[in-house]
Amino acid sequence: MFLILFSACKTYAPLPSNVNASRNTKKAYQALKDNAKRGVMFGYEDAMAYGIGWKETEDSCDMYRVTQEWPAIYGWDLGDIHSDYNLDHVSFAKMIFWMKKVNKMGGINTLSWHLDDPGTGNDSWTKESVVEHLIPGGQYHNLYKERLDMAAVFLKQLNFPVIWRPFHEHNGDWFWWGKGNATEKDYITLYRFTADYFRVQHKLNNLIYAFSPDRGRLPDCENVADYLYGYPGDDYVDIIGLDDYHDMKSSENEQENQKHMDEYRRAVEMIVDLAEKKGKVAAVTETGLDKLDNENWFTQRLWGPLANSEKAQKIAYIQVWRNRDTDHFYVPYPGHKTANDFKEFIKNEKILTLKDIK
Ligand code: BMA
Repeated sequence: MFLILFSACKTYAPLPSNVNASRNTKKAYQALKDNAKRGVMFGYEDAMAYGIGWKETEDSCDMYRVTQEWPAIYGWDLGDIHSDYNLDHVSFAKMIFWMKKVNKMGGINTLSWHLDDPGTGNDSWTKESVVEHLIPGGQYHNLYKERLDMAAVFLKQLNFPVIWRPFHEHNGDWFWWGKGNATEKDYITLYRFTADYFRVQHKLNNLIYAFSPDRGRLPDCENVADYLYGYPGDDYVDIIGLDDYHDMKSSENEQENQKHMDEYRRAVEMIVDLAEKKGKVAAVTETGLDKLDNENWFTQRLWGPLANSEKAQKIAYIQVWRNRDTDHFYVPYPGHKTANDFKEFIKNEKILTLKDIK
């Protein structure tokens, strides 16, 4: 009896994986769960930093310019933390300012890390075996710790909860931490070492940890064992995430489109089931259609497949990528052909924006 009760509590315990998580972090984690019961929060990368035809204009964002609504989720990246600007030319000083502002407004910040190889200085997209050199005992371990110290200096300036999503899409081979460049064992060691170093050495207790494999490398979208490749463990993960660009493009072939929509929904249902089993939160941590060349993409391809699935709608949020310029963007700007569809998507009562989560 005790065992049954114990395991039931364990399954649904709403606590973050870090046993020393701050009170606010526990509350934020609970809030993610509560919001997930009401709808799906939406947001995107670098929303406040720049958009199409503007940069660093305070109180602006392309989503607001089109819908008069602010995102609920705000993505940022710590790539190039050793310099003053991140890899996408966002000043770290300003990033801190914006993240604080987001927090004050009631929004949620999430950080990814397109980290350069600390040994060679090559960028994240370099296919080289470096993870074995970064973990304890490796020749670049101290260099890696220096990078972690820099990240910690940044993270300590945020005295509020943030979602921390390092080493994403690790089941793909395009990043140096990915499959084929690093072994699964070394990847897990790196992820755990990073979390332990932040928790113990730096007393960073405001991080909510996200795990986000890539859907393109899950040919069987319901295969939990495949999904869990590189999973660092329940003590290290709070968000059962999924990056899915793979299912988002349209082709001439309707059957092909249908197949992608179906697989996207089934993959999302799989992470919802898994998160429920583990007492964690599910989310589509990265997705989008670059350049939005499908007029009804938001209502039909992003939301359509989830619209009739109560299960899939239990994800806490969906994040799309950044609006760099007219050759690389994921959210419409005023006058863009997907603006109306985006407005309709945002108006859907199931889609939560900043005002819905206040
Ligand atoms: C990619 C592109 C790159 C960018 C990187 C990290 O998807 O947007 O231009 O540098 O993400 O943000």
